[in-house]
Amino acid sequence: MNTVTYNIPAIHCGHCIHTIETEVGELQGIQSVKADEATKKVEITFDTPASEEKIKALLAEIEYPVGGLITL
Ligand SMILES: [Cu+2]
Repeated sequence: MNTVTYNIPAIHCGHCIHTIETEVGELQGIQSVKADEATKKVEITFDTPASEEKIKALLAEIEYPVGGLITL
C-alpha cells in the first residue's frame, strides 16, 4: 500500500474536489482519495495495479495536472 500527496493548483472549488475524488476513485487499485479545497492537496492511497504514473496521467487527462509531489 502506498500513500502519495500531490499539490494540484487547478483545484478551486467543491466541484473540483468531487471530480477528482470520483475520477481517481474509479481507477483500479485506488483505496482512498481525499482532496482538500483550501490547501489544493490530494492524498491518495493505492495498491497495484494503480501506480503514480497512472494516477498522474489520469489527473492530467481530467485537467487537474499535478503541480508537485509533497514528500512525507
Ligand atoms: Cu472547481
